[in-house]
Amino acid sequence: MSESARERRSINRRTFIGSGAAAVAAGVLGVPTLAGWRGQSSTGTQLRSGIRLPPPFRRPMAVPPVLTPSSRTEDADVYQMRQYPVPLEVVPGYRTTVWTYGGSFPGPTIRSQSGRRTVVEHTNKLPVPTVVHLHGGVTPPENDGYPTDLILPDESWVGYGHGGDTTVRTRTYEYPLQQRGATLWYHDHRMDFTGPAVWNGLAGFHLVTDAEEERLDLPDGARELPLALMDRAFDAQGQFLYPSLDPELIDPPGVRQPYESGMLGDVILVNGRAWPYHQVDTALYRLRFLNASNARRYRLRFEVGGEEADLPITQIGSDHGLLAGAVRHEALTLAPAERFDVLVDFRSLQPGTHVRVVNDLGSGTTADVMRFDVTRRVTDELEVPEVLSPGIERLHENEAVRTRQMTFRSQTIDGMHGWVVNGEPFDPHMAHATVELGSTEIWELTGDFHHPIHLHLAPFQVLGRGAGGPGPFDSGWKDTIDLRPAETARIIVRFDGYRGRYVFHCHNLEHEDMMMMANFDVV
Ligand SMILES: [Cu+2]
Repeated sequence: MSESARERRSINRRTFIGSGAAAVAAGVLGVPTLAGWRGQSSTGTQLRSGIRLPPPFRRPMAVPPVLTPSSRTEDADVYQMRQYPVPLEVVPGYRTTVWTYGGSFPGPTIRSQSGRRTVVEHTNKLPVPTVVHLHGGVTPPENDGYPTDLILPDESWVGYGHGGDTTVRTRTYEYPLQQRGATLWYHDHRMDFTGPAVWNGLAGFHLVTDAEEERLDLPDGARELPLALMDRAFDAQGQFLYPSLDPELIDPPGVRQPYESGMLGDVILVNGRAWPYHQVDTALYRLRFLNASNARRYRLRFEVGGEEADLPITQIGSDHGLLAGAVRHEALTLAPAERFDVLVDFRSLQPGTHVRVVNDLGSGTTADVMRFDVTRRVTDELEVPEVLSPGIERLHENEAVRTRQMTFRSQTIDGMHGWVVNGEPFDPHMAHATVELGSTEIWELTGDFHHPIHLHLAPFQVLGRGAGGPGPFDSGWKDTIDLRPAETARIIVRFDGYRGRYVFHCHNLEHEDMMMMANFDVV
């Protein structure tokens, strides 16, 4: 590493924007691009790969391995996870260096029981600092992966720390998981550089189960599939292509024009492989979708082809677990970081049938996602349950002690493109809201473009969008809402769990890195 790079490592980039509001130059930017805008697509710009893209459906899909605990105590499962680069065949014929959790991409799946503590000791063997956040976890602040609580790769790096929480090489995260069963995921959350870290591979599933879910007779084993969707672009050598301003990921943060509105790739990966196929029986399947893309939104359909209608999608769960009852969809729209737990029934199909999962919001190569090949006739008598979690709590507006407005917009910051919350770029030392532990609030979220807004710690319910009620994909307990251009959405949040400082932010990772993040303090 060069001397200047080493020096730059000690720069706290807050000097770059100064502190808080004083540094915000007035003025709104030119209009960011809305790539492939077809009514409702994605906010971002697509980068074209330098390799010749393979035809779709040539390789089988992989399911991330389930991680085995290194030890179990009476009340906890303990895991070891090493973060290191590995060459993997993401696109056929190329070895892409992927930043992995435990050597796999996505990272290995952790399976936990609700209410049983999970402890994960992470070791950083990557060239940059990292932070691990359990997305959807109801986690004490010191274990939540605050963006400045770094795991440094070696002593020569200088960290910022949230209460002096920066460590070198190894950090242990403890998750109480006093929460409902749900499809959670873990990913990198380093301040200013989450986008490139996740793009390089740092994401994995963390599935939490509970007694209520276990009582339902849902498909399991090989018929329960976690499916992580990511789009990527590749350079001519088959390496991940990401337009960081600083390729060393030290300073400054952010991406080159015209990608500052969001990075979109031209290759769609499912569980780390380009356009895979997966062989299925004539049976009912549980598909646990995660949109782990930096900025891309999807509208998925299960196309049978010929004269036949698409397969219906039965939604059973959202970000934070089971819905009260099953909800039918013709198509599934997912914003970055959202999860949808669905049942798809292949029982009416003949072996030999191919079911293409298509993306209506894509075009060309990004219109294809994966293919299910029906290969084996079996008898499967599982019923699609209509009642799932009848006792699920519904929050009511009259429980809210106050209403806050939060706006998410583009803005020029020191002559650079940026994204802000209520006019302010992210500042670890300033809170946008101080909320009381156990209280309920209504937040009105307004955005200029697509902004998938995520709150740490506190799941919420969607009260409505604009003058209307919740949208078709807003059911249940959520931690991320697909906020659309020029829209105001009302959410009701219960701040249960723990006291301390947490972030909320846009989960378009380029927006997040370019400062669309803010704190709330639970007191
Ligand atoms: Cu955003």
